[in-house]
Amino acid sequence: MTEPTPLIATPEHTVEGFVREYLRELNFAQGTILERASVNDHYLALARTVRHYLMARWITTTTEHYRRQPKAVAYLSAEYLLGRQLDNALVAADLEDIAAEALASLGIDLADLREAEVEPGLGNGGLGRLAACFIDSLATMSVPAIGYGIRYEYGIFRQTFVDGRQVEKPDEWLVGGAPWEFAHPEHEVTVGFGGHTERYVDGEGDDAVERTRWVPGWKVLGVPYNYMVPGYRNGRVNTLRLWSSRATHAFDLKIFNHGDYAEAVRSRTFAENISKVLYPEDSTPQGKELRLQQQYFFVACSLRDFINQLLPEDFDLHDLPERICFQLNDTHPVIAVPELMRILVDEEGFDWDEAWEVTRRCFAYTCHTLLPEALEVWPVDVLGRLLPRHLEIIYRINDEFLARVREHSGDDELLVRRMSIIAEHPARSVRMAHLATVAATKVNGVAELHSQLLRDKVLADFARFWPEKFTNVTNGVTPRRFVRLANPGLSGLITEAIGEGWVTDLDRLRDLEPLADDAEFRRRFREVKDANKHRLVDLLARRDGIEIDPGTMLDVMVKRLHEYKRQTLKILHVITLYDRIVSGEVAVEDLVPRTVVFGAKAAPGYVMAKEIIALINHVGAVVGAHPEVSKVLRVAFPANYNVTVAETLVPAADLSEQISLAGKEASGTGNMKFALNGALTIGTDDGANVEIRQLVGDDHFFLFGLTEPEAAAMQEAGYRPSSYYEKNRSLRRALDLVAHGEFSGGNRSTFEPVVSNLLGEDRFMVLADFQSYLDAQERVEAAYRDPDAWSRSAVLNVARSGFFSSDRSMRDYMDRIWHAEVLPPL
Ligand code: B1N
Repeated sequence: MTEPTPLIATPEHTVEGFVREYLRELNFAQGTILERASVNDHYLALARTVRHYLMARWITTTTEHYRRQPKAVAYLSAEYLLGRQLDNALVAADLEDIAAEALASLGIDLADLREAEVEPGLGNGGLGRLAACFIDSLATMSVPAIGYGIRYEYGIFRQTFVDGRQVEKPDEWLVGGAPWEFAHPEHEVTVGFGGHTERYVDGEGDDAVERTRWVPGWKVLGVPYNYMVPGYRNGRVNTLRLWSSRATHAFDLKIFNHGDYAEAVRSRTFAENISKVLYPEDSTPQGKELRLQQQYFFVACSLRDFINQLLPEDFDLHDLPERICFQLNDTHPVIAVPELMRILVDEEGFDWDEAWEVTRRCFAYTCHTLLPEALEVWPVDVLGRLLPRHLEIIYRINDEFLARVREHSGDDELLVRRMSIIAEHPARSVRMAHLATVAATKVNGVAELHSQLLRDKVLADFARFWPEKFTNVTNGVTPRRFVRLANPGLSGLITEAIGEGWVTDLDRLRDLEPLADDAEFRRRFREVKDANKHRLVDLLARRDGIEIDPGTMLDVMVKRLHEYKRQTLKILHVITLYDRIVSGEVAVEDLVPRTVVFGAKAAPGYVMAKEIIALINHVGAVVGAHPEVSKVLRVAFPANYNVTVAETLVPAADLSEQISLAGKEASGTGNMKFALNGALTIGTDDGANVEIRQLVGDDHFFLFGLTEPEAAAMQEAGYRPSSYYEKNRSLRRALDLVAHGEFSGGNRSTFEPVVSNLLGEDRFMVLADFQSYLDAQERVEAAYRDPDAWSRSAVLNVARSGFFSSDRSMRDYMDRIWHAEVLPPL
């Protein structure tokens, strides 16, 4: 390949250069002039201007990937929770100051335009945000990588509250124009669905072989949309390629030929529905057929695209494992395994064993859960109807796998049944986690404890069968977005103290440790925290009309609403504080004033989660309306928590709530963001909390609750939540207040389901951990009364959390799983 043609004009990296480019965009792309432009015109012009600065890097990077054909990574994920693009691009391209000055010279405030961007919410929570952090790190580390996913027309729903209850609104993130995407209809891919398979004889005479082909019943098109993934000031820009579904052109012909306009349009709607909306379920997939269509759609497009567009024409697919690792982000993309088998066997003429050898070496699988209900299964009748050839292939993979299990186990049929990819009960179905585990070269959990529990429990049979297959890679978060961009105050302070290398080498935060003992540094650290709280005050006032007091301790619990995460435990603590004040047990003067901030979306069909949201809002209203209580306790629950809100909330927090039942949260990543921004954690020994506590030290972490083995043993012995209610006065009073209608205008039935669930089953052992949590909160109060000691702990949290950079996660994946190349920075 020849050198790429240099761009006609990469704009000059100066204020004048920026102004020129900006006005050109405003005039020629937006078709307007400075005096008449709307905020959206300005935002779009700005986005495109910034894009231009990255374009040469992008072209150079992709060209080099093609030319060198390095061992690379393709991250397959149904979700990418990207957050706003403008801020990130400005930071990556080192344009913040230039852009601010350029715009100011035109009388425009950059801050206003940043606010104009609607974030692409193409994910539910941790899993989708993790994918976004990973592609950021890969670009920053100059790893040749591509992200593949779905361009949902509607991302995660917009949450509103009506009478304290969640009401969902569609997320119309594309309506303002989508300046960060590049559509490439000329690279569209055709994907089949349904139909049947047939055997046929290929070739003649001695060469004749029997083969199978899939005759799909219908087809749809996938159109790729490319997004820039800029590395941090390393001259590299990787690609995120998201697929949008379209009807095939055949539908247009049908209209022309038969005049059946209505039918044609109906079919078109079917095709376009595939990428219409993100399923809003975090951890509990509902097994809807459209979801399987989405999964197959995007992986079929991605594999086809990788083979046809990113490999040279004469590439020998036997060498595929030397060229790529497809990383499966949970089981959502695992249908890629039979799809690659189908391509190799049916289309490329590989024999089965050859194809399997290539396929299994190309895939690695990350598991993100421990909850049994979160493990995806597809009924074979659904899968067989939608993807008949893939089901045949899965059956054969299973047959050969089970033959090996029998060989090794001396026909232990119970073991065979447990390990089978096909479950027989309650309905015959495909266990996607088993398929992924059988196919993958490596299977990893996302925190030490989680990986251990995968090996010991969820996938124990497999771990005995293939011990070397299992590994851990603890999650991480990108320091670019979650420190550098979200917390400019702290970033400035850190850079002043230890230089700016930390942004791409987060272990250097260690160099801050001695400063924890420096009173002046701690004072400045507190100043930053204080300024961040004021930023949050402004945001909540503007965005939600919520008033909070920046002089109080900010106690924050933000994450999806799920019973295992135990927002109920937090609200029971709030109720206990309320009760103690109202009953006169404590005087307000004796309490540390707190603002408890919640942020949480519930899956729209998750009834209990929605009840808990209502309870939090109702408790918040009563607490806020009480003249005494509200002096020292407030609850703020801004609706529609998302990445953008997190960027202001996390840097302002004093206390980070990570209170899931031990053994349930695979990792958590919010926990890392808070620690890195100098909040102290109150948490259980769960997920990555374990590693956070080990690193920051017991003295700077508020541990409480049962350990995983204790919780498991208690369940085994027969857990009786009501016994805690009977024994524990505070708990009894708190639950009675809810049951007697204190927070529902006297109505006892409103929150009855929540109370009776806790007293009856309490699957996540809220009541068992209640007293331990109260005790830990007492320790929090005591610690907070000593600002110097508290900020010392906070600084140590920052200094000791460098491990939680997603750059480190990427290094671990590189060393343990991918073995991809690293390109030199440009
Ligand atoms: O993945 C995160 C972890 O930090 C969290 O602990 C974990 O809960 C989260 C089905 C999921 N696990 N499973 C999902 C998301 C969407 C969906 O449709 C499951 N999310 C997690 C990153 O490792």
